[in-house]
Amino acid sequence: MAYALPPLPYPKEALEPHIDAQTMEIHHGKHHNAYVTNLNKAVAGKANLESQTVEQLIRHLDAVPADLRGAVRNNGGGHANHSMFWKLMAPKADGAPTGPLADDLKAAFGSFDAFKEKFEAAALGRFGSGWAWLVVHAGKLEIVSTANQDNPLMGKAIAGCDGNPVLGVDVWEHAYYLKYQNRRGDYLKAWWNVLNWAEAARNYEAAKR
Ligand code: MN3
Repeated sequence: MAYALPPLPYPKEALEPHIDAQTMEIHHGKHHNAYVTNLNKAVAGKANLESQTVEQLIRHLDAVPADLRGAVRNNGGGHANHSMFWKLMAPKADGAPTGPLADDLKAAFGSFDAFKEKFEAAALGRFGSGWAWLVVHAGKLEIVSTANQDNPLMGKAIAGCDGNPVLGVDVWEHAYYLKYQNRRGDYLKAWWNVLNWAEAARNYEAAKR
């Protein structure tokens, strides 16, 4: 199999009380696993696709045969997005960024609190299922959102936005419904408590290159 479900980097109950264990178990073990299974099915026997990282695949969807493109977009996006998402959370998270990311968030959005407000608004404003992102685009930090499992790496023509992700939050109901039901805003406020800023800082350094 070309792609594999990465293990959670912490026990499924580690993000309690903000993200409950059952949500983590189903989200990782069922939803993410299904994206991996279906991506493997889509690329099976296509050596030129199987040999690529999932990020390369979704960055170059135009190179995927048209009859597979939808499956690779949805399931490759789902695999890439969730692989990033698990690592962006951690128990005993730091609460706030430090270093260049902290400085550049302040420069781009005015303050850390103003950044959080704008990010939450993007996540709340995404109708239906999708993601909100902090990206580096043309050398600058921007907040964008995508539908379904699209990723800014797919580019403007497909995802409606462009950029290298630093942060992404899953606003599909499966990410929060068991604990928060319809209260997406409460989930988003709780999410800051488990955000792994050290990982975000690593993503930021990579995104700037
Ligand atoms: Mn999800």
